[in-house]
Amino acid sequence: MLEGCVPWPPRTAERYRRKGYWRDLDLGSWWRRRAADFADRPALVDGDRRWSYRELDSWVERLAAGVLAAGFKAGQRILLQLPNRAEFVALSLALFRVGVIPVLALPAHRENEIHHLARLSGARAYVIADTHLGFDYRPMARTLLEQVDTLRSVFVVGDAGDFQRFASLDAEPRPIAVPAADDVAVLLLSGGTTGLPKLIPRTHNDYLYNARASAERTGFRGDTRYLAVLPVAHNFPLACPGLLGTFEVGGTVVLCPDPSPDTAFELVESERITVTALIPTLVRVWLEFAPHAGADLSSLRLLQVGGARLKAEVAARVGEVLGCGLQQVYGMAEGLLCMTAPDDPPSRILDTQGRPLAEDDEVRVVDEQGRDLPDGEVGELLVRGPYTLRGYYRAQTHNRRAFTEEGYYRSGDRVRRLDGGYLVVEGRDKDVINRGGEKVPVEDVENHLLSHPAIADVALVGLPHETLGECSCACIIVKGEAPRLPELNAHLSASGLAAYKLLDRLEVVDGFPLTRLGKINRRQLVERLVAGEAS
Ligand code: OOB
Repeated sequence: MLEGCVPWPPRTAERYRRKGYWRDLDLGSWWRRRAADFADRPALVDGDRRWSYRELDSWVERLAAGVLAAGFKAGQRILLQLPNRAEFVALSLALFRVGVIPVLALPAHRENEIHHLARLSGARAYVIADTHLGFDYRPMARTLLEQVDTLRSVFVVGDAGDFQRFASLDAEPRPIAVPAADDVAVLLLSGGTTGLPKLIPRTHNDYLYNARASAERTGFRGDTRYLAVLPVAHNFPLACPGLLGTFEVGGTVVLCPDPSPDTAFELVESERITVTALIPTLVRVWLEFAPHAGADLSSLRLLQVGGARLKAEVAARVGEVLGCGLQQVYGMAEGLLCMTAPDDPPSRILDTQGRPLAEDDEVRVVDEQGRDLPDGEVGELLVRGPYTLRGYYRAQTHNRRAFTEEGYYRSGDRVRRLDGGYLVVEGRDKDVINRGGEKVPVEDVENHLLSHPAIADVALVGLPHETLGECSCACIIVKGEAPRLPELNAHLSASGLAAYKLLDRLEVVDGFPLTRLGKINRRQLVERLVAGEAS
């Protein structure tokens, strides 16, 4: 396995193979089989560009040969930061073929995150679009190339300027050595930890199970037409069941260039979309726009919702307004996936976040001392299983805290288990703000705020918010004149932070409430803010 990763213990791995979770097939060979099985069916739509499985496969083969011709070798990492474009799909499949490992950054990430990811992964290349939603990625690539030693080249979809053109990754197909199925296929980003994103190694074996089992639970079939609305670099639209789950059954993936309801509704109608996945914030927007949009959404059979808690009253309106079924998804890039099934009783679909995919997902709900709690009680969710990581990439010290000695991942989520293994997510212990599904790491933002000359101390907390679920509020103790919100956000932007990490609210305080151990009592701070008394 790639150095810096923690493998499953051999006996556990043996069990996962014996029970058929792991089939010792790499994602590249899997794709080739699917391409052969479904050759003439439509595989991918991006604007007015369309590919059958056969056509997409020829592109993937040429790209894979091009990646090798450019000198990349199995086991090396390439940082990908692409929006929902066909190039993302073709390149990911090509990299799976040759065993070069894509590191999947989100289009919203900026210098702060990108530099960290490039360094941590030791990326050899950086692949971007020229511009997306008004942002030009090329200047960022320029400084990255200057500052990160391992980085050799930048490939650009669109106008490449001095960089290499994405289209230059092209060569006559040739025989390619197949990567080991128990090795790392992709490095996903964690949303769940306090500081800068950690990297999550997902193996060919475990990620294929993830896609296959979630396609089964969700009822994907050959006539599935999946609309990728969320950024495809995220685990949810990529493999839960998402793109990979759609290809597993011979369905069609349609890429949505931006998540606005205008764009998405038009595609639902024109492409006869049957299923898509959203975060709760977008569900609200869809529910608000659908009745006035005039678009024909009747092809939609199922809406998957996950990433943050979906309020029961919003859940209840999905069927009525959009005329489709609902599936709740509680997942994490680290692995574990819980989903309701289309034929579950309505109470389960409306009020729970589903149940784990695998019989061998060992889910424990524990109290603060790590003791198992009975069903119905709220505690922290710990998990290990056939598609849950055993350690973050190159993170030995952090891994000691994030995993128990027996290899359980400490999710930091507070959950309650019901009959039949259904889970309800009640809250969170970790220092992350879940801003409508986008995870804001508290410590990262606080560190950048502390570098502002007028800030003596800071606590970033999440406050309840009508549409986002949670919004971010910085409570600051100032030295001298208090800065204003726009000034602080400009400061954060200038230090290269992704836009979703900017502050929604600012409060100047005289001091922080403390816990008995002398740490900032964030819970109390939130209570005070909600009650309207800051300090
Ligand atoms: C998904 O993955 P990540 O890695 O961005 O974030 C994981 C965290 C979870 O630990 C939990 O705190 C929160 O997001 N979360 C939910 C939730 N789904 C995720 N909290 C409440 N209710 C839910 N339904 O967010 C993700 C990965 C795969 C599929 C779906 C979502």
